[in-house]
Amino acid sequence: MVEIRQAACPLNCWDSCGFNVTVENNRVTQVEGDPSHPITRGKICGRGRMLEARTNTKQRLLHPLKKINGTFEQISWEQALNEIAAKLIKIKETYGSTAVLHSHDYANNGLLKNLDQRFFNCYGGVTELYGSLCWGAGIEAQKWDFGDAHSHEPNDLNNSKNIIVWGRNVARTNMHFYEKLLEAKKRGAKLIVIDPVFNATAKIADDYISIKPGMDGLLAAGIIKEMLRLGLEDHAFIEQYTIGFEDVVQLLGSITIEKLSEMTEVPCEVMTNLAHIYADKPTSTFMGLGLQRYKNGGNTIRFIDALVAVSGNIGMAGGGANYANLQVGQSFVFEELTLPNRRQNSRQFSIMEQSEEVLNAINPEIQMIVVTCGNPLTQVPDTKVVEEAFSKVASLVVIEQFMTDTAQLADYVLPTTTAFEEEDIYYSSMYHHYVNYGPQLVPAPGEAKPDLWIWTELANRLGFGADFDFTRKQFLKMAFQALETKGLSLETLIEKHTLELPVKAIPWQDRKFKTPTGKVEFTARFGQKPLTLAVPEESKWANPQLAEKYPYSLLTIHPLRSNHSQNYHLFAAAPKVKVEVARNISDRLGLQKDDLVRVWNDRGEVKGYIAIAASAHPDTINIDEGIWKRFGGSVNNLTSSRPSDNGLGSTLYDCLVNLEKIN
Ligand SMILES: Nc1nc2c(c(=O)[nH]1)N[C@H]1C(S)=C(S)[C@@H](COP(=O)(O)OP(=O)(O)OC[C@H]3O[C@@H](n4cnc5c(=O)[nH]c(N)nc54)[C@H](O)[C@@H]3O)O[C@H]1N2
Ligand SMILES: Nc1nc2c(c(=O)[nH]1)N[C@H]1C(S)=C(S)[C@@H](COP(=O)(O)OP(=O)(O)OC[C@H]3O[C@@H](n4cnc5c(=O)[nH]c(N)nc54)[C@H](O)[C@@H]3O)O[C@H]1N2
Ligand code: SF4
Ligand SMILES: [Mo]
Repeated sequence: MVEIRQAACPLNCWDSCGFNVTVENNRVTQVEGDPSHPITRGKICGRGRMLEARTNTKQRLLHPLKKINGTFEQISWEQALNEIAAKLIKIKETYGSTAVLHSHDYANNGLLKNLDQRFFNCYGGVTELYGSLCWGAGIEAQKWDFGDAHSHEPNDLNNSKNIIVWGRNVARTNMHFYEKLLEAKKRGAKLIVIDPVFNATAKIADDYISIKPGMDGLLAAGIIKEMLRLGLEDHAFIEQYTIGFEDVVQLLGSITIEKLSEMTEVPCEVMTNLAHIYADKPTSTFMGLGLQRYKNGGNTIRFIDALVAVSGNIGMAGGGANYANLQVGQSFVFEELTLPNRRQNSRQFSIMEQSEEVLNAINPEIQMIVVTCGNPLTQVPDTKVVEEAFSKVASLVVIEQFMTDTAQLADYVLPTTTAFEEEDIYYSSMYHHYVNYGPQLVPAPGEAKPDLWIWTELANRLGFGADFDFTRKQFLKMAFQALETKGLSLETLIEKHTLELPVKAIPWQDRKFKTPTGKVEFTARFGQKPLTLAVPEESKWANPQLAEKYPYSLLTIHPLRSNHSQNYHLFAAAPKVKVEVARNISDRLGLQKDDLVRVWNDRGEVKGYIAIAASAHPDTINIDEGIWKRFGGSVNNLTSSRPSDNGLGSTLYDCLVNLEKIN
């Protein structure tokens, strides 16, 4: 029997697409877009389509595995669960529950994936991670400025006269926004892309501005400086709705526009031009996550926020400092799922520095790491240290669909289901504000089990089974409580497959900000750090000696055909590490396409094959992230685990390297 079923993409992505999945004889045979989805309208990307292969491939993990004398042996679920439960009991008795580290990321956007926290809270509270490799610096920055990170709803782009895409690789990472940009351009809106790489979005831009990586805060500073010189700022907005503007003016007085141009490597005229564009309202700004993965990343987002505010583009249709849309996730009641009040003990490690923290932990030392929805061996910075920490720990338990680099190190690998094998709801707090329903479409292969089943079985063995004695629908309903008071129900979502969440379409339209003063805050008066003219840690301005030794800026952006590390092993031809270098580097070193090179710094090295990115900013290199060891190894062998200025973000792109040709 052939059926086409509506479902949803589970991947950690801006777009959160609706799917039409073909199911034949209990097997997923094709994944396509759902034309009835109001935002994603039938179009999906290759990563979504490849979920068919992720589900059906012979590479799936099908049975629990235990490492015995260095090799994996298949064991029964009963044995795996009994042994892990016994260890959890022993660890709690001997060292306390925080001797367990829960290492996770957000590989699956399913709401019920948050039940891992319910498990660890009911167990007594473990060592959890804080911050985010992904967007942490920028989220904190927008909380300081506006009180929260809110974006305009996708269709508000129709109201923009000018659109600035600032460090977002839209054509590759956010395809439905790309479609919207094409529509906006047809309508006559002007599109400007600011990026060190001439990416596929730059190709459709009216203007492309190339910038030295990590210098965007200074570019925003230069544009504000020009606005003030030309009298283009929005006096009324600044007066009524912001606080601390005089601090910004004073800071800008301490540097010349020529110096800003020298540091950003952006000509002064470009700053003047952008000042006019920001004043020609409404101008919308769409920040990506790339530009905040630097030591000065929080400050960068704050300066861009300040520019959007000073030009009066906040709270108006067609404007906005669009970065993330936390309103979307805030629609659900997480406490009902995660039960934070059941935690008796707690400890937090930075997600960036989790490995250093594991190695240095005392009182208690880490006895067990449980990995869910993450592949830290490829995705967490400074791979050498990650490998050391994850190898040293007494017990490593990895819940996975595939034998990843992280799973390879595990003592127990527990096989888990893919999205089409379990029911959940999916949303993303990045772009649109619709939540999608994903039913279970097919049975799980082998002995693969949902994460929730694993938590439930362990909870039964640890004496808090009652906390997991709910169906998936009952859990979903718990998170839906706040929505039900607004007349939105889980039943309607299930019936319609997608539901518009009640969020503000144009944030801050009432000019009531969620900051302590209720205004946009440029100040450092409420515990924030002051705005500064900060530069990346690994740059000639901050560290000339390092820049001499390692002259090139390394970006490690998101791959086209994989969500992070999830798809490389499914490609028809084995992937190769591609080292994309700016033209001045290939010229200087006499490099040709496909030359084998070594890229290195004090943290490690990666080998790969040259591609020439003719229009990339001088001295810039990119190697896409996510590559497994067996295909050449993670770029995170090169990156630093240093946190961003505000402590909550990563500095993955704040990375200097050298490069040489090898044979
Ligand atoms: N195909 C694909 N799509 C994805 C993902 C994926 O893995 N693959 N991952 C998803 C996830 S989890 C995320 S977080 C998003 C990320 O989505 P994006 O924010 O679009 O992705 P990034 O790869 O972080 O980089 C975006 C852009 O920032 C630029 N950039 C880097 N440094 C700077 C800088 O200093 N200044 C400026 N102006 N630009 C800079 C890069 O050149 C790149 O063009 O994508 C999501 N979508
Ligand atoms: N150098 C560099 N490093 C980066 C980035 C970068 O741009 N450059 N980007 C960063 C960003 S933005 C992000 S979001 C992170 C992403 O980091 P991760 O979330 O760790 O990366 P993924 O490869 O998406 O997923 C990790 C694993 O989760 C598994 N998985 C998928 N679904 C499930 C599930 O339902 N249950 C369980 N138990 N496991 C599941 C997958 O099989 C996969 O192996 O990486 C960060 N790391
Ligand atoms: S990965 Fe993103 S763009 Fe691709 S299908 Fe999934 S949600 Fe849509
Ligand atoms: Mo991310």
